Formats: sequence, structure tokens, C-alpha cells
Amino acid sequence: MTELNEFLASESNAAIASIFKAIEQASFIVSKEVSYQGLGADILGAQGSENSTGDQQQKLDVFADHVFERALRNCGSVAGWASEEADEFVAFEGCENAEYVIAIDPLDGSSNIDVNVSIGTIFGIYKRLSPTGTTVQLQDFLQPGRNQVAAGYVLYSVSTQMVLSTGNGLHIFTLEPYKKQFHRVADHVKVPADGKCYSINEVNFDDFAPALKDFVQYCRDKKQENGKRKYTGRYIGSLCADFHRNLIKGGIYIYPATGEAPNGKLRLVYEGNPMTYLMAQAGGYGTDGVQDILEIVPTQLHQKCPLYIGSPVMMNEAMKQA
Ligand code: P6P
Repeated sequence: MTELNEFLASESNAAIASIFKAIEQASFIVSKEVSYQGLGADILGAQGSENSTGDQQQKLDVFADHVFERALRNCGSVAGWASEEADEFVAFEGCENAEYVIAIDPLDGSSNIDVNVSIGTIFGIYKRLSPTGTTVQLQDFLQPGRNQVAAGYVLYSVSTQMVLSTGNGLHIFTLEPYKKQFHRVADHVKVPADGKCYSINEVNFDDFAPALKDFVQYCRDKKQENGKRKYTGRYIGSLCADFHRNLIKGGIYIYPATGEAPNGKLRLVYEGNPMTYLMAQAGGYGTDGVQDILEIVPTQLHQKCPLYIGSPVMMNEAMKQA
């Protein structure tokens, strides 16, 4: 039993604890290979293929997908999974009696690995809707984000950290690489009500909706009482890294709809839903620019959604403009 296991067994149930144990094992493998930056497995550069939705796959995308799938298949508590790297969901043969399914982006931001920038794994866990003892169905994966029973991300950065919730607050664990275990370093973390950072790719400014242009200009112009600007821009180009900084320091991350990408870029099922579930557990919230992300009923596995997420004061200001 690892510390993460013990914590989850007390916070949730044995099945959820076994799922997180599988994620702990898989993320240790990915973290080790990422930290060896090309000295270990061949994970640098493009795979030379596209994923289900036309994104250029990086070798690390494929590596992480295989590592997490193997671990989650073997844990026995997951009946099937939906991965960004596969067109369709996958039923795990022999796991028909498992109660849970998982939606996952095995490696978000993988194009950053070649330049040694933080990257992440994002996942959401749902109780299946189809009867146990049967093969999972698409409906098991097209649940609104409010149905998640747990979610988390692993941030492969200066240290490797897992941020998770099983519905009883948001907790942060740090990987101790020699023991291959995560140790809790913070629990019941709350996002600051207001922040200093707005995270958005401003190269697309001219293509933003007028309301979003107004919000960005508001952030650019807002002054503190001492006359100094209140906000600054921070955009790493890796969702987990930008989200994590904003979670700890306060801030807002926006990947909006644009003329070129009317539904934005991020995926609802395995990016928007898990991250919004986590932010809600920390006292913030996430929308698609209009409605709570967690209330959207997905119609397609890889559907995209605009994402506004972060500190409530900044979110309220952004939504007021909308
Ligand atoms: P852009 C990484 O590819 C990602 O999905 C997020 O992690 C990141 O915030 C965003 O895309 C960056 O996209 O279009 O600004 O380069």
C-alpha cells in the first residue's frame, strides 16, 4: 500500500484506490522517461502519424498512451477507456465486471517535450451507466462532467506532481522518484478568489469575440491602488502547467472559440471535464464562455469546447463581459 493508496482507500473505495495506483505506476514510468530527455526510450519528436482528430502525434503521446493503457487494463477496476490517441473507446476484455470507465489525455502538450517544457496527463473517472457484466458502451463515456466520481492530472515539471480529487476537496501529491511513490504535500487546496495572471494565446486576439477582446483589454488596463498594473500575462502552452500555476497563485486560463476554431481546441470529455471538476473542488469554476462545462452533455467522444477556467473573481469578470 502506497501513501496515495492509503489516502484514497480512506477517501473513496478500494476500486478507485486501485485505479489511482495504476495511474501512479504509469506516471512514474512516463516521468522517468521524460526526465531522461532522450537518454531512455525513443520519445522525442514526431511519431509520423495523426491521432483520432488529426493532431500530429509525438512519440511521447504514443508511449504514454501505451503505458497508461497497460496499467489501467491490469488494475481490474476499469471496464474500458477513452483516450485522445484512439478514434473509439476501448472495452477492456475480461474487465466487464468493473464499475468504472476512464477518459484520458495520456500526454497533453507533448510538443513541448523536445524543448523541456512541462507537460501533463489529464484524466476523469466515471461510474459506468451500462450494467456491470456487460461490455462498456459509448454512453458510458458521453456523460456530463458533473457525473465524474474522481479526476486528476499529473504534471511532469521541475517535480512530478499529481493533483486529484474524489469529490472531497483537491489534494496535491509529489512523486518521490526513488521510492516510486507519490506523497501528499497539500490537501483541501483552494484557488485564490482573485489572481494576477491571465493565460491566453494573444496571437489570436483579432479573432476573439468582442466580449473576450473587452476582457483581455480589461486585464491589460486594470490598475492596483498604487497605480501599478494588476494583471500580467502568462501562457506556457501546456494546459496542466498554466492551470497549476493559476490554481496555486490565482488566475484564469482561456482557450476560446475563434473564427478559425469555433469550438476552440481543447476536448470536452478528457480535458475540459476533468480540469473543471478539479477547479470546482478548489472553489473556482469553468465554462465554455457561456455555461458550466460540467453541465454539457457530450454528443461525440472527441468534441471540442472553449474553456474559461480559474479564480472566481476573474471568471466572473470574464463572464460579465460575455
Ligand atoms: P496553442 C497543448 O497542445 C494544448 O492542448 C494545451 O495544453 C495548451 O494550453 C494549448 O494546446 C496550446 O495551444 O494553440 O495556444 O498553441
